[in-house]
Amino acid sequence: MTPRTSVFKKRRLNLLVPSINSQHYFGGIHTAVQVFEAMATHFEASRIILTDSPPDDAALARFARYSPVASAQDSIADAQVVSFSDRYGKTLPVAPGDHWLATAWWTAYAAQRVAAWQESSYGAPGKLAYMIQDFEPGFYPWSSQSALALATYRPKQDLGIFNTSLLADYFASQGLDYVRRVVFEPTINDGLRSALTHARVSTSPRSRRIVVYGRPSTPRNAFSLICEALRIWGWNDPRSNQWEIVTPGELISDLDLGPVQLKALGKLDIDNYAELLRTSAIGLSLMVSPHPSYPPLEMAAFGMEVVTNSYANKDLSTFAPVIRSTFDMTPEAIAQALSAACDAWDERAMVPAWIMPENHAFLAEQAFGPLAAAAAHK
Ligand code: TRH
Repeated sequence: MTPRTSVFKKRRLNLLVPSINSQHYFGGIHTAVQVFEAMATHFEASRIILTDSPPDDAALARFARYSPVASAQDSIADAQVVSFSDRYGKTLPVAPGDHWLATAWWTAYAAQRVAAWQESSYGAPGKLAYMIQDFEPGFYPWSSQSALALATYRPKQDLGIFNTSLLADYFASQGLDYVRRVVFEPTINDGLRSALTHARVSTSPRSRRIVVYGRPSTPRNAFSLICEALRIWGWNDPRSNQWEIVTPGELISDLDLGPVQLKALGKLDIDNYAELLRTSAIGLSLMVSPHPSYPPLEMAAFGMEVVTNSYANKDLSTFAPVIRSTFDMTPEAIAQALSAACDAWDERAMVPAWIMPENHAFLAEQAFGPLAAAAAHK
């Protein structure tokens, strides 16, 4: 990202994110935008810079309060969105008052260099906050990318804003102890919160349906492991033919796994995702990372039996009794946990509805409560 001098006078917060298009708008980008908008209230101006995908019309409509600005322009608009994915031969106007909120590691890589450029051009380095939502070197095999991702962690220089204390603790265990650090815990997505407020999730009728968070293009969500676990469960559990298995996320065509079929739902809008969680019995969502990821917590908040995995210091079973978290990340262990979730569901189905906790807040708190403890500051 090549900067050029700018005459912009105000103190401005810049968010660097890969995309705001709905197909990329899962938990990570949504949370980054929320944090950015909360921080931006303390600045005179704000700018969103998109590093990977140009915004489509629907995204621009959702972000209508930001004026779309070409990078060639040195606009004075107080709220701007700049598409900078097609940046060959282009530069970005950067003023002394530009502050940076980096998200994915390659956005931090760019922001760190622009902040250093501000020092050589204006006499003082730009200030940089790095919103850390995962241990991103772990997204790659040992490689240039993993090395560069690791090099963006500068615990003595940048402010680290950590999504979850689990992740912050993991960083500290890797010797990445940020001197200036803020930790926040996830809260439930607004769309899901309103669905929880309007539905009585504890007593809502549910189908014998397993909801699988399926993202074949996101290795940390371990899609192959899920498929193998479902095959083993399908062969070994005599009840498997009584269950429907559906997968919201990325898959767009159904998958024949042999003993069981996986029905592809693609990416659902938040209302349909909520409805699916409210009316299904079991959720299966893996995340090979110390970050909890949102879906297992959301499934628990919606009263489902949940199967997920542990990783390093992460064990979500301590957050809610409905969550089964396997330390052993093998298809056999996950298949076994799925059978245990079916057992729990069968037992639950025998209990009269009036005995179940009436209040959705109870379930939501079971899932999110311990995580939602006061944000720790250091
Ligand atoms: O952005 P994500 O892919 O995940 C990121 C990273 O995993 C990162 O490591 C993690 O730390 C960060 O999130 C917080 O998002 P995630 O958590 O997988 O996204 C789930 C959200 O997506 C969930 O809150 C609801 C929404 N969703 C839909 O809107 N429709 C759907 O069909 C599905 C399956 C989810």
